[in-house]
Amino acid sequence: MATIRNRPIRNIVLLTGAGISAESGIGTFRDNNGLWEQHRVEDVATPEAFARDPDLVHRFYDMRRAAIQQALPNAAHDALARLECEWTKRDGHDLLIVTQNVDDLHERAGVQFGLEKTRVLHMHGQHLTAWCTACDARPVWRDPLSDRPPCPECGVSALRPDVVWFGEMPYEMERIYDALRAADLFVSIGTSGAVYPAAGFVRDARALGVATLELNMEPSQGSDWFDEARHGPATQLVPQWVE
Ligand code: BV8
Repeated sequence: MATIRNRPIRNIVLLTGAGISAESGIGTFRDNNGLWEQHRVEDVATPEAFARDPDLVHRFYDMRRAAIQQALPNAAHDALARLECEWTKRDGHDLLIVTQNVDDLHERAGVQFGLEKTRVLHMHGQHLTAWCTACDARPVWRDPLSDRPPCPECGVSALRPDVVWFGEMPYEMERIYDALRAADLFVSIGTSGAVYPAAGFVRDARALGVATLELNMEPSQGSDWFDEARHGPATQLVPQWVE
């Protein structure tokens, strides 16, 4: 029986950020000091930026969608898929992966969408879907949106990236807080702890008496809140922790 602080571990909530996909070749938000084409990411990933300059924002996301389609899962994604398979076989054990990433590398590594519950909650959306602001459809989309294609549902050229921008409400917040309330362990992997509400999960977990572990290349902005923090590349830290 796995234990932490002499308490059996049954329910684990795992938060992942851009750092878990960095070794798959997908740039993180704080790479290049958080700049893209000399724009601060926080200034591009907003509804206001999209209203002001949709071509600029489409270019940003078309570039990232192309990078995702070139990327492959790495040893960290694979280790979490193994963990999810092994862990959820045990009676009364659960693992929930909450990701801030909009890539699909967890799924491509084999993390299953369990019949009764989603094993990966995408709190910031997924690049491989678009969102029609005219009819609210969310078609799977792999081509550039900067070509202003018509929505396959309503025919209006009103598609935007299906991602949660700054100032927009992340998805699945209630399910995430429910999972934290039932958790014995909260693990944060590859995130800088710079963006809320995800950056606050470690404090929520501590307030609930949940044990906390950080696996990251370097101390995050929330490192001091973790019971334990291990620093290094995710492709080394995550398989070591899973094994
Ligand atoms: C909201 C999706 C209201 C789009 C993203 C002042 C104080 C507190 C909060 C705020 C504030 N002012 C504004 C806010 C709110 C704001 C916010 O937090 N702003 C920050 C800048 C202060 N948050 C919001 O607007 C959120 N919405 O608050 O709604 C609300 C909320 C609740 C209830 C009611 C109303 C929405 C935020 C989501 C924005 N969308 N992405 C897209 O993909 O383009 S944000 C984006 O950046 C990510 O999704 C993620 O959330 C965030 C941080 O990214 P990380 O994943 O951490 O990546 P980063 O590059 O920062 O760090 C990578 C880490 O990996 C580093 O530490 C690095 O060392 C490490 N690493 C690198 N390589 C490796 C590695 N680790 C291991 N191995 C490696 N190889």
